[in-house]
Amino acid sequence: MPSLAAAATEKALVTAGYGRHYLVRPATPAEASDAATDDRSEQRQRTGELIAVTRGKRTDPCVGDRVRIRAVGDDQAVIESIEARRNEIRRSDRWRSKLLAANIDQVGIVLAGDPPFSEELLLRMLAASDAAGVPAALVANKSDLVEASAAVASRLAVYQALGLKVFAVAVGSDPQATRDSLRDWLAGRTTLLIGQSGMGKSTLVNALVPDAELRTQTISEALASGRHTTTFSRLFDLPAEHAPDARIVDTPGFQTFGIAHLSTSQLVHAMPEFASYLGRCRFNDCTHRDEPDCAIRAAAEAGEIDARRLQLYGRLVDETLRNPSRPRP
Ligand SMILES: Nc1nc2c(ncn2[C@@H]2O[C@H](COP(=O)(O)OP(=O)(O)O)[C@@H](O)[C@H]2O)c(=O)[nH]1
Ligand SMILES: [Mg+2]
Ligand SMILES: [Zn+2]
Repeated sequence: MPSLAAAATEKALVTAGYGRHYLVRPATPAEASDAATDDRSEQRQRTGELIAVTRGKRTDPCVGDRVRIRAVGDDQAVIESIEARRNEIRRSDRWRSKLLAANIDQVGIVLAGDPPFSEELLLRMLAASDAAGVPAALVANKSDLVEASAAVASRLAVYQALGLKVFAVAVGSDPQATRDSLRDWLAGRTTLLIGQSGMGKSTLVNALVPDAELRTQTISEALASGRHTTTFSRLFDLPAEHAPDARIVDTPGFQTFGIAHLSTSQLVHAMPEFASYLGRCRFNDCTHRDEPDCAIRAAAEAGEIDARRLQLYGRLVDETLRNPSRPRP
């Protein structure tokens, strides 16, 4: 057993966080190959996660963070440093900001016709993904509920026309077909799953990660002393037969998605259908809500832009402009 003093740092990935406690898993052998440590081989033999804590008052790690850890004992570690993040996805209201995950390759927004999905929430999630520079796709679940799905289909067509990838699946009734249709999209990437409660996120995670429920229990016991586990994000590796080199981050369901951290121009950027009309409004600071001679409203009236999305956009702008601490411009 190597002495503590000899234990050098090693690369790891944060897979869950609760308060000031985290779970990390050692990086894959290839990623850790530059970690010249005495107890490297021992560490590598571990397949499971370690409980880790941070020291001092530094930036809080979040799920998806690549960190350097120092082992203390058999299954505990200290997070010594966090690598610079490629991106971070957050939701925030005026008072609180919640980091959902970092270093994500893509976002999967899970929705369904029953319970009815909120298109405003969808716009919010898309805006947050766009602002983070992360592509999003829609996973339209419960296609077995024919009537409810038909009601959603015409709205999904709008998003498909905007260039979004849309998967129609029925995770609950046909998990195998769901895995087949998502495999290529998931392969080689880290996917953040978000969506309002009841859409089928957990069902999807369980279809993709066979031991997800068991592992969630373990996480719960390790980090939260058995308390609610649905309140934090967690990262799972997918078995190779479901998708090679793939990771998925499950997040707690929510009914609101604050976008107080977004600027008005970030909201505009998240509306790709606006792009070719920008600069044609009478006022160059036009917010496209009620100003005269607005090129974007004119385009909506002419049926060139989806009117529902413009209306929802207006609500988000209202909210953004009411936020005194909003980012500018
Ligand atoms: N009809 C139908 N129900 C589903 C499907 N997938 C999930 N559900 C049900 O939808 C409910 C909510 O699912 P859950 O995974 O807990 O949603 P979450 O809140 O997004 O994690 C559960 O009762 C599931 O059994 C599906 O493909 N079809
Ligand atoms: Mg759930
Ligand atoms: Zn305008």
